[in-house]
Parts: sequence; C-alpha cells; structure tokens
Amino acid sequence: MGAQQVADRFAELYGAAPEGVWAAPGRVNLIGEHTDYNDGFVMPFALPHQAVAAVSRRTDGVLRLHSDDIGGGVVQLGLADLAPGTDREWTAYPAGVVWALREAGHEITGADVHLSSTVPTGAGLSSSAALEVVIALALSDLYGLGLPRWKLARLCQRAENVYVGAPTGIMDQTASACCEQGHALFLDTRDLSQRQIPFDLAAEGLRLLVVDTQVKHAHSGGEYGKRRAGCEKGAALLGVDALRDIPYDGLDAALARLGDEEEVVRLVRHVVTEDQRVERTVALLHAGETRAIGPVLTEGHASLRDDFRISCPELDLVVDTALAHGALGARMTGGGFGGSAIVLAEATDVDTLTKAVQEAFAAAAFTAPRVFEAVPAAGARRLA
Ligand code: GAF
Repeated sequence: MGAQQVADRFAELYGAAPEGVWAAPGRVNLIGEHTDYNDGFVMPFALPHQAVAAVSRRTDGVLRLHSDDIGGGVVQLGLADLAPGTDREWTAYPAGVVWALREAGHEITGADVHLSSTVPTGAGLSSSAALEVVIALALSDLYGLGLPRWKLARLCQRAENVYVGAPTGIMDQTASACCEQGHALFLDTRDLSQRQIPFDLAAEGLRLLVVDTQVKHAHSGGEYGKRRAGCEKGAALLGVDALRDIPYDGLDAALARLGDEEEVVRLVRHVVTEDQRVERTVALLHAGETRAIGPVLTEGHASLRDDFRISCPELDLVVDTALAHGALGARMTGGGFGGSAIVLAEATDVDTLTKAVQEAFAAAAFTAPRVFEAVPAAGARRLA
C-alpha cells in the first residue's frame, strides 16, 4: 500500500494528517540459519513486502494503534501500563517497541499509529520485525532520538524477547533496519559489523523464488527456544562464550568432547557448519561464482532438516521437487517448523519449477503454496 493511502486512512481514523509515514521490509535469509543467537554469521536481504506506518506524536501518555490487516478497530493503551507479557495480540509488537524505547530512557509521550503491511504473517519472512522496526524508526525520527540503525534493531529485539516473549536473535530486525536495495547483508551478529554484498541475480540470468508453504509457525512456541537452549548448553559444555567460537577445523574435536550428548552434537554441528556456509557463500559471490552458491544452500537445508530438525514435509517437498526439476539450490529460510523455502534457479527454469512444486503440493494434498520472486529491496526508511 502506498504512503498516501496509509496517510489518508490515518486521517480518517484520527481526524488529522499524520506527521509522517515510514516503511520497513520483511526479509528472506539467503544463508545463516539459527546462527544469530550463537554470535555467528547471517546473510539476509530485504523483500519488497513491507510494513508501512503513518504516525503522529501525542503528549498525554496514550498510544493508539490501528491496522486494517487485522481488523478490530483502534486499540488504546496507556504508556504507564505497558508491561512485558501482558499482550498476546499483534499490538504487542508496536507496543513492545514503545516500552523498550521508554525503558532505555527515551522520553516518548504517546503516539497515534495506523499500520498496513504486505509482509505475509507466519511465513518465516519477518512480518513481526517489520512492524517493530517501522515503529522504532518513526518514533526515533519524530522524537529526534537520532538512533543509529543497529541500535534500533537492538531495541526491537528487546521488545520481541522481553515484551512479546519470543527468544529470537538479532537477524530479522537488523535486516529490516539495515538492508540496502540490490544487496544482501553479510552480518556478524557478535559485534553487528556489516557488509553490503551486491546481489543482482537478474543480471546473471538467475532468479530466487520464495515458496511460502502456508504452514504457519510461531517463535514464542517452545521448539525455537529448545534449540536455542540446546546451543547454549553446547557452548557451556565446550567452555566457549558462544558456538561461534568453535572453528570449523576444530569441529570434529569439539564433537568428540561432547561424547554421547547426541542432541547437542547435532545442534553444534549445524551451527558450526552453517557459519562456514555463510563464509563460503560470501567468498563465492565475491568471486562472481553465483551459480556455485546453489549447492551450499542445499547443504544448509540438509543440515537444518537432519541435524537441527526444524524442517517439515512441506518444506522438504519444495526443496526435493525444485532440485529434481533443475534448481541450482534450495533450502528452507527463517526459523523453520513451516514458513517458506527459497529456490535458486536459472530464469529459464522458473515456470517449469513453479509448476512442478504446485503439482507436487496438489498430489500430496497440501495447501497450495504461494510462489513469488524475491529481488533485494530497500531497508527501513521514511516515505513522507
Ligand atoms: C527467526 C528468528 F527471529 C531469527 O532471530 C533467527 O534465529 C531465525 O529464526 C533463524 O535463523 O527468524
């Protein structure tokens, strides 16, 4: 939805034009899954799908939130009443950001907000991070906080971890806040250092498809947290701060030290090899060998499926079908347990591949997937 439409709807709801309109995108993660809470590497890029927010300040300690995507009218909250764990609705994401900003000492005295998002929810494409980041950026601008992007991302992660109660890492919020058009973001989640990596598939006759399996997932559920706890246990057993500290060439020795901790062994193996896959992907892109990243993506899927155990039949079917019909590589993307897969393919194979995946889903009696092409889009910004 365009900035003007969102501003018009704001004016209809609240009786005056907004002070401004901002946008923040969802993301696809190219490679580097479940590495971000292990201080590791990730490589997301922004989608053209985005959350758009029209916002004005208030001075009376009231936060009003509205979205036509959800329905249910304007929700009015008192800033003094915002408290972690009290909201189980979509409003927890924007309200959590206001809470996190105030908790960090920023004087926010209220806001009227109208939101409209095109990021599919529960599809592993970071719809919640888009909501958080768009509010954080709007309030940082309006209240003159001048917060750098990485700090906005940290505040949004705090909102999600503490206020919403989902123990996620820093990737999604940083992707939404920091990605640039035409680039993937190589992010070191230990110190948040970043490199924008040119990623123009069309110029090379390639395409990246996103296949949303329509299997919904949620990270506040227990499985994500269990994986995270297992990784932390692995780091503790190995005497390191985070699994990032296990070098790839020290993996075998580390696994041997874990002995019969079979589950921890699998988690550690995934994280350490996944960090190495990110580094390999960056090196291949740097060398102009874009097609060669395909097998690396596919290896990543096998690791998430067999070691991390967070795939599902629908995601595996996308990957297997795409590979059987000529894809260069394919893998699940995002947190797992449903959501989306990505497929790297020659442009000329896209129609055949899409049809094959759709037919395979129909034959398996799965809900029809949603398939679209992903082109790296801009990160969060002010629109008006
Ligand atoms: C979700 C989380 F929000 C991220 O922090 C990340 O851990 C991802 O799952 C898995 O790579 O999107």
